[in-house]
Amino acid sequence: EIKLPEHFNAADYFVDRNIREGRKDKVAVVCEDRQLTYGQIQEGVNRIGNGLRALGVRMEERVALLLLDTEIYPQAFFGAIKIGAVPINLNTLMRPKDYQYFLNDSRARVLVINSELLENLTDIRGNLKFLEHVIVVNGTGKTDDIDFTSWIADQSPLLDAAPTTPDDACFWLYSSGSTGQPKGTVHLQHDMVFAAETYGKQVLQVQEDDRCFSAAKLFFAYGLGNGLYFPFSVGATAIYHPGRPTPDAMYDVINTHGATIFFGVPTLFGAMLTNEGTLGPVKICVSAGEALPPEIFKRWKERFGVPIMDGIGSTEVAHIFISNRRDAMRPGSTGKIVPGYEARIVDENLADLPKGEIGTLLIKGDSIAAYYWNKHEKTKSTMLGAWINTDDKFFEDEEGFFFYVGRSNDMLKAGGIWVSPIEVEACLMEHAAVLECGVTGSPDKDQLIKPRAFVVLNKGFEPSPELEKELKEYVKSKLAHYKYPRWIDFMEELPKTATGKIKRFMLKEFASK
Ligand code: 3SK
Repeated sequence: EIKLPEHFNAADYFVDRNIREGRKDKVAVVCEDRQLTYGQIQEGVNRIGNGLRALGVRMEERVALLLLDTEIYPQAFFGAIKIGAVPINLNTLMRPKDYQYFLNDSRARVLVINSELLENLTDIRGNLKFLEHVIVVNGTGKTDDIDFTSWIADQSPLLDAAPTTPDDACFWLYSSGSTGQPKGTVHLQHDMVFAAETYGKQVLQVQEDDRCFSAAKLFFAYGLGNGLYFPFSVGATAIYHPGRPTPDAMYDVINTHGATIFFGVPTLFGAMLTNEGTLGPVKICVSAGEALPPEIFKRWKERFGVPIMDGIGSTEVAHIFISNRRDAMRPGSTGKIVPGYEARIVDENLADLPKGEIGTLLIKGDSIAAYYWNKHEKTKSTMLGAWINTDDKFFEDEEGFFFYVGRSNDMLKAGGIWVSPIEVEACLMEHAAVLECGVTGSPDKDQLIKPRAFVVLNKGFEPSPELEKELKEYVKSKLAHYKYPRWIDFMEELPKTATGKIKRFMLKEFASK
């Protein structure tokens, strides 16, 4: 159990504590050709906190952040938290109508935005019911907008943390499901501490001399831990890249800034494997977002001599709760429960299932969001007391390794037997012709659901009936017969979310036609 004082503020814990512990001159953030020490970050946090207060922002009020990954991010995030306000890290890849929804749903009074993203506001400004101030970073906005640089220059560099408690609201992230509107996921002041003390220190084992670089941006729950509160929890250095996470950019940033821990997602690791590049001083890579195909794990290890530690987390739990370990990695398994968290695998009546049986994963741990903003019914069906329903299907083996078999609603029943699309995908990926694939269910002439594969071919391979047959035979030779895809659709590319996950609902739509 992690004991926090009656008055606790996460900005004090993750920023000011570094100064108290003698790291004022230690480099906290590196971005392009700029670097800021913990002392400089603290000063920026204080100026922003004072500036927000001067605009009338009070404890518990929301401050939306639509920011690229630069040194401004930690300052704005912790600046809001330090005065007890609640930052909302918005996804920079969304559309204007999404921002209209986020800003109205959250009732944020202030938005801090990079000038590069201002265009998103052009058509929606008149529809924003609660937004009062727009603060523009790195450029100018409309006449009424506030210029970030001159705004903070006028503020005091000194600020005492607001008297928040460990259970006050701290930050929100919007989480989107396969259906319904995105949900404002309300995290409390103690949540980042719990994730940092458990996964961050005990599994990732981030150290003060580490240099953490996350391809996943800070507006994602995954990126926020990787690139901000894990390094800041031990006084390490975070490396930021405001641009797109292309394979070339990743190799460049890693080498230019000497990353020691690199965080990515399976699609990116796969793409980096098809490009030239080296990993410089990287000692370990981390993967989450979707299950890491064993083939990518193997090829990565062979090429770079560095392992990819796979795990799974969620926006609601804040970060990773099941993971492989530095000294125990099992390709194909998501790993074991992270110390501090508990897992149950249950049937549809929430009754515990024996080891080896596939069921829904419930997680318990003190970084779980308190609730979804203004979504009471969804809160009740997801947050089950101390437990959260992840809606993921898993089984656990006798040794405590967990195996991901898909989202609750992605699983297929072929011939009355559960088939994991993930397993069939991993098998197809082992074939030399296959670059990427997604598997879903499709009705046959009897309206019985059978696996169907959407396949992107590697360079040098062309779609043909012969290749289709070969791929089917290949799966049949490796897996139980009923699992082989009855149809193979060759595609130029797969439909993907901003985070690189396959949009399975779109594959399902294609498969139903
Ligand atoms: O997608 C994941 O596995 C993940 C990991 C850490 C934090 C958040 C998420 C969604």
